[in-house]
Amino acid sequence: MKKKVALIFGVTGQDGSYLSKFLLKKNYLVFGVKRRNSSVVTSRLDEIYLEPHEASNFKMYYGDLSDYSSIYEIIKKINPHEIYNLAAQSHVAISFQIPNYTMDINALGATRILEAIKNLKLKCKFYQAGSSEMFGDVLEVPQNEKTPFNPVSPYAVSKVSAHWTTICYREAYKIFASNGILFNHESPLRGENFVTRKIVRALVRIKRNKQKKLYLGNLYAKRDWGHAQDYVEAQWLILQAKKPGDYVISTGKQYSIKQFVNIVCKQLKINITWKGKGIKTVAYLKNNNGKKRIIISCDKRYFRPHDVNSLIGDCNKARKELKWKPKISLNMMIKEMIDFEIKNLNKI
Ligand code: NAP
Ligand code: F7E
Repeated sequence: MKKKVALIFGVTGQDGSYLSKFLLKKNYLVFGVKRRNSSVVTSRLDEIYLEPHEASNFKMYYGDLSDYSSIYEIIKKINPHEIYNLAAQSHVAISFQIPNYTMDINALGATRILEAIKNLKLKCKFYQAGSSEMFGDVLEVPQNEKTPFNPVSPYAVSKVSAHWTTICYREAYKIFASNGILFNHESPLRGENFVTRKIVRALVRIKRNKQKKLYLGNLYAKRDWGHAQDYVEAQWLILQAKKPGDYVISTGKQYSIKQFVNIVCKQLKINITWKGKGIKTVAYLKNNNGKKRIIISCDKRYFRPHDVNSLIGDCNKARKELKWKPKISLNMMIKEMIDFEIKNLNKI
Protein backbone atom coordinates (compact mmCIF):
# COMPACT_ATOMS: atom_id res chain seq x y z
CA MET A 1 0.00 0.00 0.00
CA LYS A 2 1.20 3.53 -0.79
CA LYS A 3 2.42 5.40 2.27
CA LYS A 4 0.52 8.42 3.59
CA VAL A 5 2.52 11.62 3.30
CA ALA A 6 2.59 14.26 6.05
CA LEU A 7 4.16 17.71 5.94
CA ILE A 8 5.04 19.40 9.25
CA PHE A 9 5.74 23.12 9.61
CA GLY A 10 7.57 23.65 12.93
CA VAL A 11 9.20 20.20 12.78
CA THR A 12 12.22 21.24 14.89
CA GLY A 13 10.05 22.28 17.85
CA GLN A 14 8.82 20.21 20.82
CA ASP A 15 5.59 19.03 19.16
CA GLY A 16 7.20 18.71 15.72
CA SER A 17 9.69 16.16 17.02
CA TYR A 18 7.08 14.11 18.92
CA LEU A 19 4.67 14.23 15.96
CA SER A 20 7.40 13.13 13.50
CA LYS A 21 8.23 10.09 15.63
CA PHE A 22 4.52 9.31 16.09
CA LEU A 23 3.80 9.46 12.33
CA LEU A 24 6.90 7.43 11.40
CA LYS A 25 5.64 4.69 13.74
CA LYS A 26 2.33 4.82 11.83
CA ASN A 27 4.33 4.21 8.66
CA TYR A 28 3.95 7.70 7.19
CA LEU A 29 6.44 9.39 4.92
CA VAL A 30 7.25 12.54 6.90
CA PHE A 31 8.52 15.83 5.46
CA GLY A 32 9.49 18.62 7.80
CA VAL A 33 10.02 22.31 7.14
CA LYS A 34 12.81 24.03 9.05
CA ARG A 35 13.79 27.67 8.88
CA ARG A 36 17.32 28.90 8.43
CA ASN A 37 19.10 29.59 11.74
CA SER A 38 22.66 30.67 12.42
CA SER A 39 23.23 27.42 14.31
CA VAL A 40 21.90 23.90 13.90
CA VAL A 41 18.52 23.45 15.64
CA THR A 42 17.70 19.83 14.82
CA SER A 43 18.83 18.30 18.14
CA ARG A 44 15.26 17.28 19.07
CA LEU A 45 15.24 15.16 15.91
CA ASP A 46 18.66 13.52 16.37
CA GLU A 47 17.16 10.04 16.70
CA ILE A 48 15.57 10.18 13.25
CA TYR A 49 17.73 12.70 11.40
CA LEU A 50 21.37 12.09 12.30
CA GLU A 51 22.06 9.95 9.30
CA PRO A 52 19.83 11.14 6.48
CA HIS A 53 19.80 8.83 3.47
CA GLU A 54 17.66 8.45 0.38
CA ALA A 55 15.64 5.52 1.70
CA SER A 56 14.72 7.38 4.89
CA ASN A 57 11.05 8.03 5.61
CA PHE A 58 11.96 11.41 7.11
CA LYS A 59 13.17 14.38 5.07
CA MET A 60 13.55 18.09 5.68
CA TYR A 61 13.28 21.19 3.52
CA TYR A 62 14.20 24.79 4.23
CA GLY A 63 11.22 27.14 4.32
CA ASP A 64 9.84 29.98 6.40
CA LEU A 65 6.30 30.94 7.35
CA SER A 66 7.12 34.54 6.40
CA ASP A 67 7.90 33.43 2.83
CA TYR A 68 4.87 32.45 0.71
CA SER A 69 6.96 31.22 -2.24
CA SER A 70 8.82 28.65 -0.10
CA ILE A 71 5.54 27.40 1.41
CA TYR A 72 3.86 27.15 -2.00
CA GLU A 73 6.79 25.35 -3.67
CA ILE A 74 7.22 22.80 -0.86
CA ILE A 75 3.51 21.94 -0.75
CA LYS A 76 3.42 21.68 -4.56
CA LYS A 77 6.47 19.38 -4.67
CA ILE A 78 5.35 17.08 -1.84
CA ASN A 79 1.60 17.01 -2.45
CA PRO A 80 0.94 15.75 1.11
CA HIS A 81 -2.19 14.03 2.45
CA GLU A 82 -1.90 15.94 5.72
CA ILE A 83 -0.33 19.28 6.67
CA TYR A 84 0.34 20.15 10.31
CA ASN A 85 1.02 23.82 11.04
CA LEU A 86 2.95 23.75 14.32
CA ALA A 87 5.29 26.59 13.40
CA ALA A 88 5.00 29.72 15.52
CA GLN A 89 6.68 32.35 17.63
CA SER A 90 5.27 30.39 20.55
CA HIS A 91 6.48 32.34 23.60
CA VAL A 92 3.72 34.47 25.13
CA ALA A 93 5.96 36.84 27.13
CA ILE A 94 8.23 37.42 24.12
CA SER A 95 5.19 38.23 21.95
CA PHE A 96 4.88 41.51 23.91
CA GLN A 97 8.41 42.38 22.74
CA ILE A 98 8.03 41.31 19.09
CA PRO A 99 4.30 41.77 18.37
CA ASN A 100 4.58 42.48 14.63
CA TYR A 101 6.76 39.44 14.02
CA THR A 102 4.44 37.28 16.15
CA MET A 103 1.42 38.40 14.11
CA ASP A 104 3.26 37.85 10.83
CA ILE A 105 4.36 34.28 11.58
CA ASN A 106 1.44 33.02 13.66
CA ALA A 107 -1.51 34.73 11.95
CA LEU A 108 -0.34 35.42 8.38
CA GLY A 109 1.80 32.25 8.34
CA ALA A 110 -1.33 30.10 8.72
CA THR A 111 -3.07 32.18 6.02
CA ARG A 112 -0.13 31.62 3.67
CA ILE A 113 -0.35 27.83 4.03
CA LEU A 114 -4.13 27.86 3.52
CA GLU A 115 -3.73 30.12 0.46
CA ALA A 116 -1.20 27.69 -1.03
CA ILE A 117 -3.59 24.73 -0.45
CA LYS A 118 -6.42 26.74 -2.06
CA ASN A 119 -4.34 27.96 -5.02
CA LEU A 120 -2.95 24.48 -5.70
CA LYS A 121 -6.50 23.02 -5.44
CA LEU A 122 -5.16 20.24 -3.17
CA LYS A 123 -7.35 17.72 -1.38
CA CYS A 124 -5.04 17.57 1.66
CA LYS A 125 -6.13 17.96 5.29
CA PHE A 126 -4.85 20.88 7.37
CA TYR A 127 -4.22 21.08 11.14
CA GLN A 128 -3.80 24.44 12.87
CA ALA A 129 -2.07 24.54 16.28
CA GLY A 130 -4.43 26.70 18.31
CA SER A 131 -3.96 27.47 21.98
CA SER A 132 -5.79 27.77 25.31
CA GLU A 133 -4.18 31.24 25.51
CA MET A 134 -7.00 32.32 23.14
CA PHE A 135 -9.38 32.09 26.15
CA GLY A 136 -7.20 34.67 27.91
CA ASP A 137 -9.10 36.43 30.68
CA VAL A 138 -11.50 33.50 30.80
CA LEU A 139 -15.24 34.08 30.33
CA GLU A 140 -16.21 30.56 31.44
CA VAL A 141 -14.80 27.77 33.66
CA PRO A 142 -13.82 25.19 32.43
CA GLN A 143 -13.15 26.23 28.82
CA ASN A 144 -14.60 24.21 25.92
CA GLU A 145 -15.05 24.72 22.15
CA LYS A 146 -18.01 27.05 22.73
CA THR A 147 -16.28 29.31 25.29
CA PRO A 148 -15.79 32.78 23.76
CA PHE A 149 -12.20 33.88 23.22
CA ASN A 150 -10.86 36.83 25.20
CA PRO A 151 -7.15 37.07 24.25
CA VAL A 152 -4.80 39.25 26.32
CA SER A 153 -1.42 39.00 24.54
CA PRO A 154 -0.16 39.57 20.98
CA TYR A 155 0.49 35.80 20.87
CA ALA A 156 -3.11 35.00 21.79
CA VAL A 157 -4.51 37.53 19.31
CA SER A 158 -2.37 36.03 16.53
CA LYS A 159 -3.66 32.54 17.36
CA VAL A 160 -7.29 33.74 17.37
CA SER A 161 -6.69 35.15 13.90
CA ALA A 162 -5.25 31.84 12.64
CA HIS A 163 -8.15 29.96 14.26
CA TRP A 164 -10.78 32.02 12.43
CA THR A 165 -8.84 31.95 9.15
CA THR A 166 -8.85 28.14 9.37
CA ILE A 167 -12.64 28.12 9.83
CA CYS A 168 -13.04 30.68 7.04
CA TYR A 169 -11.11 28.53 4.51
CA ARG A 170 -13.00 25.42 5.67
CA GLU A 171 -16.35 27.05 5.00
CA ALA A 172 -15.51 29.19 1.95
CA TYR A 173 -13.36 26.68 0.02
CA LYS A 174 -14.45 23.34 1.57
CA ILE A 175 -10.89 22.58 2.70
CA PHE A 176 -10.60 19.88 5.40
CA ALA A 177 -9.14 22.38 7.88
CA SER A 178 -9.29 21.77 11.64
CA ASN A 179 -8.20 23.61 14.77
CA GLY A 180 -6.75 22.03 17.88
CA ILE A 181 -7.23 24.23 20.95
CA LEU A 182 -4.45 22.74 23.00
CA PHE A 183 -3.80 23.53 26.65
CA ASN A 184 -0.20 23.67 27.89
CA HIS A 185 1.76 20.53 27.13
CA GLU A 186 5.29 19.85 28.23
CA SER A 187 8.05 17.23 28.03
CA PRO A 188 11.81 16.91 28.43
CA LEU A 189 12.01 18.54 24.97
CA ARG A 190 10.13 21.70 26.04
CA GLY A 191 11.94 24.97 25.26
CA GLU A 192 14.18 25.99 28.16
CA ASN A 193 12.44 29.34 28.74
CA PHE A 194 8.97 27.89 29.37
CA VAL A 195 8.19 27.68 33.05
CA THR A 196 8.04 23.86 33.59
CA ARG A 197 11.38 23.10 31.93
CA LYS A 198 12.96 26.17 33.54
CA ILE A 199 11.88 24.99 37.02
CA VAL A 200 12.89 21.33 36.60
CA ARG A 201 16.26 22.21 35.05
CA ALA A 202 17.09 24.76 37.76
CA LEU A 203 16.05 22.59 40.70
CA VAL A 204 18.07 19.62 39.42
CA ARG A 205 21.07 21.93 39.07
CA ILE A 206 20.51 23.45 42.54
CA LYS A 207 20.33 19.95 44.04
CA ARG A 208 23.70 19.17 42.40
CA ASN A 209 25.23 22.52 43.53
CA LYS A 210 25.58 23.67 39.90
CA GLN A 211 23.26 26.68 40.36
CA LYS A 212 22.53 28.87 43.38
CA LYS A 213 19.09 30.34 42.70
CA LEU A 214 16.01 30.20 40.50
CA TYR A 215 14.23 33.45 39.56
CA LEU A 216 10.57 33.24 38.52
CA GLY A 217 7.64 35.57 37.74
CA ASN A 218 3.96 35.06 38.62
CA LEU A 219 3.82 32.04 40.96
CA TYR A 220 0.07 32.16 41.34
CA ALA A 221 -0.96 31.62 37.69
CA LYS A 222 -2.69 28.26 37.17
CA ARG A 223 -2.30 26.00 34.16
CA ASP A 224 -3.74 22.71 32.88
CA TRP A 225 -0.55 20.80 31.96
CA GLY A 226 -0.43 17.64 29.82
CA HIS A 227 2.35 15.69 28.07
CA ALA A 228 3.32 16.56 24.46
CA GLN A 229 3.39 12.84 23.54
CA ASP A 230 -0.34 12.52 24.33
CA TYR A 231 -1.16 15.82 22.61
CA VAL A 232 0.45 14.97 19.24
CA GLU A 233 -1.71 11.84 19.14
CA ALA A 234 -4.71 14.18 19.46
CA GLN A 235 -3.39 16.32 16.58
CA TRP A 236 -3.31 13.24 14.37
CA LEU A 237 -6.75 12.01 15.53
CA ILE A 238 -8.24 15.44 14.70
CA LEU A 239 -7.23 14.89 11.06
CA GLN A 240 -8.60 11.30 11.06
CA ALA A 241 -12.13 12.46 12.05
CA LYS A 242 -14.86 12.08 9.43
CA LYS A 243 -15.43 15.83 9.28
CA PRO A 244 -13.17 18.81 9.97
CA GLY A 245 -13.80 20.59 13.29
CA ASP A 246 -12.34 22.29 16.34
CA TYR A 247 -11.27 20.40 19.48
CA VAL A 248 -10.14 21.34 22.99
CA ILE A 249 -7.32 19.08 24.22
CA SER A 250 -6.62 19.23 27.95
CA THR A 251 -6.37 17.16 31.14
CA GLY A 252 -9.09 18.93 33.16
CA LYS A 253 -6.68 19.34 36.10
CA GLN A 254 -5.12 22.59 37.19
CA TYR A 255 -2.06 23.51 39.26
CA SER A 256 -0.36 26.81 40.12
CA ILE A 257 3.29 27.46 39.32
CA LYS A 258 3.97 27.27 43.07
CA GLN A 259 2.30 23.85 43.27
CA PHE A 260 4.38 22.70 40.28
CA VAL A 261 7.56 23.77 42.13
CA ASN A 262 6.38 21.86 45.21
CA ILE A 263 5.89 18.63 43.23
CA VAL A 264 9.34 18.92 41.63
CA CYS A 265 10.93 19.61 45.05
CA LYS A 266 9.13 16.61 46.56
CA GLN A 267 10.39 14.29 43.81
CA LEU A 268 13.93 15.67 44.21
CA LYS A 269 13.71 15.53 48.02
CA ILE A 270 14.47 19.25 48.32
CA ASN A 271 12.84 20.47 51.52
CA ILE A 272 11.74 24.09 50.90
CA THR A 273 9.71 26.55 52.97
CA TRP A 274 7.77 29.40 51.33
CA LYS A 275 7.64 32.87 52.83
CA GLY A 276 6.20 36.25 51.78
CA LYS A 277 3.56 37.36 49.29
CA GLY A 278 3.38 38.45 45.64
CA ILE A 279 6.70 39.54 44.15
CA LYS A 280 8.28 39.24 47.62
CA THR A 281 7.62 35.48 47.79
CA VAL A 282 10.73 33.40 48.41
CA ALA A 283 11.48 29.74 49.03
CA TYR A 284 14.34 28.79 51.29
CA LEU A 285 16.28 25.74 52.42
CA LYS A 286 17.46 25.16 55.96
CA ASN A 287 21.05 23.93 56.32
CA ASN A 288 22.07 21.41 58.98
CA ASN A 289 23.40 24.31 61.11
CA GLY A 290 19.93 25.98 61.00
CA LYS A 291 20.97 28.71 58.53
CA LYS A 292 18.44 29.65 55.83
CA ARG A 293 19.39 29.87 52.16
CA ILE A 294 16.97 31.38 49.63
CA ILE A 295 16.86 29.26 46.48
CA ILE A 296 13.78 30.76 44.73
CA SER A 297 12.87 34.45 44.37
CA CYS A 298 10.59 36.45 42.08
CA ASP A 299 12.04 38.91 39.59
CA LYS A 300 10.00 41.53 37.76
CA ARG A 301 11.73 40.59 34.47
CA TYR A 302 9.58 37.45 34.39
CA PHE A 303 6.20 39.13 34.91
CA ARG A 304 4.09 39.91 31.82
CA PRO A 305 2.29 43.17 31.01
CA HIS A 306 -0.91 41.09 31.15
CA ASP A 307 -0.91 37.45 32.31
CA VAL A 308 -3.53 34.73 31.97
CA ASN A 309 -4.26 33.79 35.57
CA SER A 310 -6.25 30.58 35.32
CA LEU A 311 -6.84 27.99 32.59
CA ILE A 312 -8.60 24.63 32.82
CA GLY A 313 -9.99 22.74 29.84
CA ASP A 314 -13.03 20.56 29.21
CA CYS A 315 -12.11 18.07 26.46
CA ASN A 316 -15.34 16.03 26.44
CA LYS A 317 -15.82 16.56 22.70
CA ALA A 318 -12.40 15.00 21.94
CA ARG A 319 -13.04 12.18 24.42
CA LYS A 320 -16.35 11.31 22.74
CA GLU A 321 -15.65 11.96 19.05
CA LEU A 322 -11.95 11.11 18.82
CA LYS A 323 -11.81 8.59 21.70
CA TRP A 324 -8.80 10.56 22.94
CA LYS A 325 -7.72 10.87 26.55
CA PRO A 326 -4.49 11.90 28.26
CA LYS A 327 -2.42 8.92 29.47
CA ILE A 328 0.60 10.49 31.17
CA SER A 329 0.00 12.09 34.60
CA LEU A 330 1.70 15.28 35.78
CA ASN A 331 3.79 13.29 38.30
CA MET A 332 4.97 10.85 35.61
CA MET A 333 5.84 13.72 33.29
CA ILE A 334 7.82 15.57 35.98
CA LYS A 335 9.74 12.36 36.76
CA GLU A 336 10.64 11.99 33.07
CA MET A 337 11.72 15.66 32.90
CA ILE A 338 13.89 15.28 36.03
CA ASP A 339 15.55 12.10 34.72
CA PHE A 340 16.32 13.86 31.42
CA GLU A 341 17.99 16.81 33.18
CA ILE A 342 20.03 14.49 35.41
CA LYS A 343 21.21 12.59 32.33
CA ASN A 344 22.19 15.89 30.70
CA LEU A 345 24.16 16.95 33.79
CA ASN A 346 25.94 13.60 33.93
CA LYS A 347 27.17 14.12 30.35
CA ILE A 348 29.11 17.27 31.33
P1 NAP B 1 8.09 25.35 19.79
O1 NAP B 1 8.86 24.28 20.48
O2 NAP B 1 8.38 26.77 20.09
O3 NAP B 1 8.28 25.10 18.20
C1 NAP B 1 7.92 26.08 17.27
C2 NAP B 1 8.42 25.66 15.91
O4 NAP B 1 8.11 26.69 14.95
C3 NAP B 1 9.94 25.45 15.83
O5 NAP B 1 10.21 24.37 14.96
C4 NAP B 1 10.41 26.75 15.19
O6 NAP B 1 11.64 26.65 14.52
C5 NAP B 1 9.27 26.97 14.20
N1 NAP B 1 9.23 28.33 13.67
C6 NAP B 1 9.24 29.49 14.35
N2 NAP B 1 9.21 30.54 13.51
C7 NAP B 1 9.17 30.02 12.26
C8 NAP B 1 9.16 30.59 10.97
N3 NAP B 1 9.20 31.90 10.79
N4 NAP B 1 9.12 29.76 9.89
C9 NAP B 1 9.12 28.41 10.07
N5 NAP B 1 9.16 27.80 11.27
C10 NAP B 1 9.18 28.61 12.36
O7 NAP B 1 6.52 25.14 20.00
P2 NAP B 1 5.72 23.82 20.46
O8 NAP B 1 5.61 23.85 21.95
O9 NAP B 1 6.26 22.65 19.77
O10 NAP B 1 4.26 24.16 19.93
C11 NAP B 1 3.87 23.81 18.61
C12 NAP B 1 2.72 24.71 18.18
O11 NAP B 1 1.62 24.56 19.07
C13 NAP B 1 3.04 26.21 18.17
O12 NAP B 1 2.31 26.78 17.12
C14 NAP B 1 2.48 26.71 19.49
O13 NAP B 1 2.16 28.07 19.41
C15 NAP B 1 1.27 25.82 19.63
N6 NAP B 1 0.84 25.52 21.00
C16 NAP B 1 1.74 25.01 21.89
C17 NAP B 1 1.30 24.65 23.16
C18 NAP B 1 2.24 24.07 24.17
O14 NAP B 1 1.90 24.06 25.36
N7 NAP B 1 3.40 23.55 23.77
C19 NAP B 1 -0.06 24.80 23.51
C20 NAP B 1 -0.94 25.29 22.53
C21 NAP B 1 -0.48 25.62 21.29
P3 NAP B 1 13.06 26.83 15.31
O15 NAP B 1 13.37 25.47 15.88
O16 NAP B 1 13.97 27.25 14.23
O17 NAP B 1 12.86 27.85 16.38
O1 F7E C 1 4.11 30.25 31.31
C1 F7E C 1 4.20 31.94 34.56
C2 F7E C 1 3.77 32.75 33.37
O2 F7E C 1 5.71 30.48 29.41
C3 F7E C 1 3.15 29.64 32.13
C4 F7E C 1 3.12 28.21 25.29
O3 F7E C 1 3.43 26.91 24.87
O4 F7E C 1 1.28 27.43 26.63
C5 F7E C 1 2.50 28.15 26.67
O5 F7E C 1 2.27 29.48 27.11
C6 F7E C 1 2.84 30.53 33.31
C7 F7E C 1 2.52 31.99 32.95
O6 F7E C 1 3.61 29.09 29.16
C8 F7E C 1 7.80 32.28 34.85
O7 F7E C 1 3.52 34.11 33.76
C9 F7E C 1 6.09 32.39 36.17
O8 F7E C 1 1.42 32.43 33.70
O9 F7E C 1 5.42 28.22 30.53
P1 F7E C 1 4.82 29.49 30.09
P2 F7E C 1 2.33 29.92 28.64
O10 F7E C 1 2.53 31.35 28.68
O11 F7E C 1 1.15 29.36 29.37
C10 F7E C 1 0.28 27.99 25.76
C11 F7E C 1 -0.93 27.08 25.80
C12 F7E C 1 0.79 28.26 24.40
O12 F7E C 1 0.05 28.19 23.42
C13 F7E C 1 2.16 28.86 24.29
O13 F7E C 1 2.69 28.65 22.97
O14 F7E C 1 4.00 30.59 34.14
N1 F7E C 1 5.61 32.10 34.93
N2 F7E C 1 7.41 32.52 36.14
C14 F7E C 1 6.65 32.01 34.08
N3 F7E C 1 6.72 31.73 32.77
C15 F7E C 1 7.94 31.69 32.19
N4 F7E C 1 8.05 31.38 30.88
N5 F7E C 1 9.09 31.97 32.90
C16 F7E C 1 9.08 32.27 34.24
O15 F7E C 1 10.10 32.51 34.85
